[in-house]
Amino acid sequence: MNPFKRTLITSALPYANGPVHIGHLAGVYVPADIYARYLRLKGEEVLFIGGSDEHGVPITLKAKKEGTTPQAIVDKYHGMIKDSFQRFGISFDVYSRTSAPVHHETASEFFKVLYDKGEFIEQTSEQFFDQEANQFLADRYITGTCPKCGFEKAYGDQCESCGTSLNATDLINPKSMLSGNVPVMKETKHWYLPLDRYEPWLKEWILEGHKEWKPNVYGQCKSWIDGGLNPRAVTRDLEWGVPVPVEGAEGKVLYVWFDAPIGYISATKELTPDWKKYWKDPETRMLHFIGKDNIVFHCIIFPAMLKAEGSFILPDNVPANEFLNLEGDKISTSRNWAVWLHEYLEEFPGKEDVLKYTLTANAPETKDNDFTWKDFQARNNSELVAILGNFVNRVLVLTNKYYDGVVPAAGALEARDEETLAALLQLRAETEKALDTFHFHEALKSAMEMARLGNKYLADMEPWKVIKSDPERVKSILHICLQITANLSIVFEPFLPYTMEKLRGFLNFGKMGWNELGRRDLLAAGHRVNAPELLFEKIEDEAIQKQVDKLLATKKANELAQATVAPAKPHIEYDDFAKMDIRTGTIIAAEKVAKTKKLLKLTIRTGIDERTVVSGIAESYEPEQVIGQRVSILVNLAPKNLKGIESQGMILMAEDKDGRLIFVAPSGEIGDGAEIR
Ligand code: B3M
Ligand code: ZN
Repeated sequence: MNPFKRTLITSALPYANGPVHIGHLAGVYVPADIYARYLRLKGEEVLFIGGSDEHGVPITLKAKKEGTTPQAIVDKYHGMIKDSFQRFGISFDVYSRTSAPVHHETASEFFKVLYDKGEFIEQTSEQFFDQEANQFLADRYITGTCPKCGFEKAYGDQCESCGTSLNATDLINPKSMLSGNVPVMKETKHWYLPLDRYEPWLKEWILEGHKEWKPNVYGQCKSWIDGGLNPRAVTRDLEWGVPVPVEGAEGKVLYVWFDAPIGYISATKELTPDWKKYWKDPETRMLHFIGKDNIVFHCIIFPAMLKAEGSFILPDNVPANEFLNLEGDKISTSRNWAVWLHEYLEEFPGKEDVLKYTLTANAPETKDNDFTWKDFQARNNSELVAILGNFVNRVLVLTNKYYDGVVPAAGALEARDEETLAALLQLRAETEKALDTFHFHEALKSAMEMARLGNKYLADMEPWKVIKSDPERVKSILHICLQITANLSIVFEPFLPYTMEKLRGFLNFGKMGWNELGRRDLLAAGHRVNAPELLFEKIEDEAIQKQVDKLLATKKANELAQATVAPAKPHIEYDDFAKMDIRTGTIIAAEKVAKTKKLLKLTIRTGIDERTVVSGIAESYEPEQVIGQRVSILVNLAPKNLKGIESQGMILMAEDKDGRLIFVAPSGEIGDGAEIR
């Protein structure tokens, strides 16, 4: 059926500007890992490639924010990401990085080949330039309104709201991310990949040739191709990146989306001298696992690059996922709205598989999906513990209790036994079909059906009752249950690898290939199993509440940070300002104004006199708190009668994000009556 000899699985290279979160895992790494493990279990030749994307503006922006170098940033996050993937059990064959020398060479050479073949258009044009920062503004150095969907925070290379890939000059109301200024235009030379030339080929290759791609992927490709493709700059005026390897390109680097996918090739080179067999042999099947925001780059731009180069294979499929939300809100690194993998690993040690299970059961395969901690708990407690764990436990406990841990021989089988055993093969077929078509959620469901099948069989057969009347029959029942358990250790291996290793330990059973799945004789009569421990532990409410509280605290912090600043008022002349007579002063007495909530009657020493001011600060301060407080007072405001008291002036207050009023007072040693101007 499958005409290929081997499979090359690539997974999107995460930007090394922050840690990995559950959105990355659900969209890319968990499904890619399941697929890689599945193929390995089938005995197929497979390579699973990963690595960090260490170029691009997100990295330099982060370095600037943290007051350090881009290299320091990528070293920090590459190390962190690599380590957490490894602990979580993402089974990359290689996890590389695009700052590696092998990558710089590979990307550089790739560009040279296209350059020498005349595949680029060289063009001088006006680009956005920040005069204050003395820098061109490419990609994420610039934001503005998306011309397609109106999203106000689109980047210079892509709108994250509608996914459209943009040129910086497409943005409406562009603004520099460096200074906040409106940029000016300045001439610069760049190299462009003329995507328009590839339109007819892309139509044929994708729209005609890959109708089997997931509807979300095919649909996005179609809309881009139908919308018409334009030449796209593949170089940038930046310092951080792979230098453009041609004369007259000083101070320019390759566009990050030009070099990053070449990172898959570099990583393969780093792994094996035999890398060409994975990249140049048409009998290799290449798959790109990515999130939906990367579709255009993997389905259109990178294939056009590969096609232009001419000696590489193209992806056979791009099973891109939609996005995972968290507790009803979009995951966001800048808002810290995420469950970070490294934190999860610390807080839920030994529960790597539980997260894999939840993210797969809830995979955003055809639409955006939501992760909630309540759902995580429920998946663990009522599925992993109550179905899979419970079945395995009961079978092993009974085997130890009745037969001292030795697998009993089965007697003559009854119809229900035959049906149950036959269902194993049926479930294998269903799981396989789902895995082969990248329906991981569906595949996991079929695997879970096998555990349900066992549970139901055991509950219906009631060996604990039958043991009194017909002990021989119980041998058959447990024999069958043990075969189901052994089958579970195979079917769940791609999804729950740590747990299945544990289960094989309980069964005293070696790792079996996928092709043994469905067999009814995996455990021979006379084989000794071990005394079981629990396969999964229940997750208590407190552990979940702790996570929910953590997110609530984040939400609160974000609300405070986001409280909007009022826009600036129109200009005034200096004379308008000079009319105000503002002085330093001190509050010497204060009392509440009867029958009001907001007002305090203050006596203020202004240096000129002592006067009464009625001020609306009573919701922020008790009278005794403000006595002795230094203030700034507008002394020439026309007197006004408030609640029967004449107020002679106004003190200056600022309102914080919680609505609390704060005194605007002289900060240093200064007497009353000094003019503020
Ligand atoms: N680093 C974008 C991302 O993390 C990018 C992927 C590169 S894959 C070659 O969404
Ligand atoms: Zn948009």
